[in-house]
Amino acid sequence: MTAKIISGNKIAEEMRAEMKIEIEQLKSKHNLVPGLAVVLVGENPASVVYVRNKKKSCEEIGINSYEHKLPADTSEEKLLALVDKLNADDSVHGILVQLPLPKQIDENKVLNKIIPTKDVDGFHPFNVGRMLVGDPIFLPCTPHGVQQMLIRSGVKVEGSHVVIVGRSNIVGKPVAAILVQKAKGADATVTICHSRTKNLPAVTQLGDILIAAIGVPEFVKADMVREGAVVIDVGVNRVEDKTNPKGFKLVGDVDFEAVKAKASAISPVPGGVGPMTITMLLHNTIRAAKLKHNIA
Ligand code: BQF
Repeated sequence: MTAKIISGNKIAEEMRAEMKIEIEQLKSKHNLVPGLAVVLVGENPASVVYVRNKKKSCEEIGINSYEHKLPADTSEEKLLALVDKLNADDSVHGILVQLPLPKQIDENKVLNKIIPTKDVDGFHPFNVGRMLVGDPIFLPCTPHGVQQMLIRSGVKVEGSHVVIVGRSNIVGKPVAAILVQKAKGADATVTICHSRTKNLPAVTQLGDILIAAIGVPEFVKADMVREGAVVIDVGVNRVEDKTNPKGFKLVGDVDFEAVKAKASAISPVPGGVGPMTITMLLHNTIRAAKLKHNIA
């Protein structure tokens, strides 16, 4: 078998075209332009690229973006004060603090400071709880993007066995919470495995749908994948590539060439989950603006 490619680029483009029209209507009917504040502390090269990506994507569909760049040695107190200011700013509907933060800053303290109604990353414990009980306000962008990719590429999630490799708060745990929910595009049987899982290939082989989110380049090999499985690669890893002018290339958590020969469908890196993550951030920002103005 050779797998169908699930293009995140293509699905993201479709969704952004829909959102662009929705934003034009918000502007003409309600005089409302959604606004996103993006906060970057320090100059981690990958983070700089992600923030630029997010700003550019906002502008392309008509969302205002406000960038706040702080030096790497910013104190926790200073950052918390900025979040408070953004919490009170009426033109800011969504607040995104780019992770990871420098080590002098307690990430959880900062995420807890963002008012839950502007928490477009969905990382505040209030929103995590709402997600877990199946009554979400904002779903976290990468897990929600993975679900949308599955739905929009015609993969039947209901009743399927989803195996997730990785248990982070950003991807593994929330994607499990979303796909196990009694709901359309969910209703899966979910298994989470990780670095301490015994006989990992035997467990990942059980997946009708296999989601790789472990953060190790090309970790998932063909022998870990069931014949005909759907494979979603969440990994975004920079690996050295001297033939590339940038000196690196992006690879996922899946050995793409080998697994492609065994899967029925597979998402690539780049151009897979990454663009969907950004798309769901735009979706959440529009949602935040509508919530504030009581627009259905
Ligand atoms: C693509 C992220 C790890 C840690 C913190 C498009 C992105 C990436 C790849 C992107 C990511 C990864 C983001 C592609 C945002 C996804 O074409 O394949 C977009 O910008 N991402 C982030 O903000 O923080 C991270 C990964």
